[in-house]
Amino acid sequence: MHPVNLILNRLIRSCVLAGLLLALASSMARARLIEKKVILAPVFTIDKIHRSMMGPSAMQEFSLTTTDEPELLWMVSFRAEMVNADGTELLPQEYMCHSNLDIDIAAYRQLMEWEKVASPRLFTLSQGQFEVKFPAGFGIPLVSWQPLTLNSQVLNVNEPEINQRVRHRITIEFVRDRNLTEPMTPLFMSAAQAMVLVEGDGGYWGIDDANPAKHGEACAIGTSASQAGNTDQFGQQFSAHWVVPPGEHVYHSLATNWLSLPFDTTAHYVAVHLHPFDEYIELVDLTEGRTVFRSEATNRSTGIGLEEVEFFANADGIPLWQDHEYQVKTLYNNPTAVVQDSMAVMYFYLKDQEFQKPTREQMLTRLNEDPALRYQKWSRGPVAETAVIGSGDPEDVNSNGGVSR
Ligand SMILES: [Cu+2]
Repeated sequence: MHPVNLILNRLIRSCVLAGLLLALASSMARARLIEKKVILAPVFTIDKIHRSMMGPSAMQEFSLTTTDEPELLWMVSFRAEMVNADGTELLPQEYMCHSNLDIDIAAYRQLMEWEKVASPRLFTLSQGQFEVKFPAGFGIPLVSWQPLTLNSQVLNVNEPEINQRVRHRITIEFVRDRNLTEPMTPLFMSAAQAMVLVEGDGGYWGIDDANPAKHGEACAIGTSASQAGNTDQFGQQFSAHWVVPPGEHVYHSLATNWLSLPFDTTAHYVAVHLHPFDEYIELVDLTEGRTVFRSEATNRSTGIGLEEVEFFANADGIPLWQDHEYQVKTLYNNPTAVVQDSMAVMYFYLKDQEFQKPTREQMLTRLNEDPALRYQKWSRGPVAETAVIGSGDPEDVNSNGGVSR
C-alpha cells in the first residue's frame, strides 16, 4: 500500500474507533442516569379460569417522583412481571392479562401545550411482550407531578384447578431532564386497532362514503365479546374486542382516523396487543400499497397462550405520512370447536414534532393556570400506591373482588 494510503487508512480506523468509544461512553453515561420506580399491584388469588379481559383487576394511581418542585422527566422503559404475594419470586408470565399505564391526557395536553389529540394510554403490556424499552435517547416526557394510572389484570386460561396468589411487579425507568447532557427525542403514543362492525352498514371507522380502492377492505361484520364498543360520528358501531368463530379469519380495519397523525413523523417503537390464536398483525400503507410493520405472533405449542409477539425498536424509525391511508390487518386462526375472544392493537411511539421543552417557569405557570385542575391533579402530591378502585381488600383481591372490565 502507498505510504499516504497507509496513513490515511490508519487515520480512518482510529477515527472510527474514537467514534465508537464516544458512542459507548455516551450510552454508559445515559445508563447511569436511569432511575427506577417499582410498583407492586395488589395481590390477586387465582382459583379458577379467567379468560382475556375477564379476570380480577385493579387500578392504582402514583407519580414517578415526589419532588417539591415540578420537573421534566423522560420515561424510557416499562416492564411488567408476575410475582408471588411478597413480590420476591417470579411466577409464569401467563398469569398476566395486561398491565396498562395511562395518563390524564387532557391535563397532559394543557401542560405540554399540545395541539394534537392523543390517547391517554402510554403502555399496554400483555401476553407475548412484557417490556417496552425505547432506543437509547428516546423517551416519553412528562412532568413529575403528573399522576399515572396503572391497570393490572390477571389471566388463567390453562389451569382450572389452581390456588395461586399473584401480583404484578411493574418497573418504570426514567431520567430527569436536568441530569441530561444530550437532549432526548420526545415520543408520544398513537394506537391503531382491528375492529369488527357490530351495527351499521359501512365498516370504515370515521368515514361514511368510503372508496375501497383508496380505503381498502371494510371491517368484517362480527359480534362483540364484551359490552364495550365504539361508535363513530356516523353511528356505525364497532367492537375492538370481538368473537372469532372456529377456523381462519383475516380482519381488515381502516386505521387512518384512529392513528390521526398530526404531522408527518417517524415511529421508533411499535408494540402490539393480541389475544391467543392470533398469528400476525400488520399496518398497511394503503396509499403506497406496502406493509409498514408486521408483527408475527408465536402461540404456545401446548395449552392456550402467546409465547412471543414481535416488536419494532429503531432509532432511525419508520416514516409515517399524515396524508396517507392506513389499515390494520390481522389473522386469527382458531383451531378449537368453540368461539374465542380477540383483540389486535398496534401501539406506535412516534417522534413528537411539536414538542417544546417547558421551562421551570412555564411548568409552574401552566400548573397555576387552572386551579381546579391543579388541585385535583397535581397539588395533592403522590397518592397511595396500593389503592384499589372497586370492591375488595387492597391487599388481597380475590377472584370475585376485583373490577372486571
Ligand atoms: Cu385484549
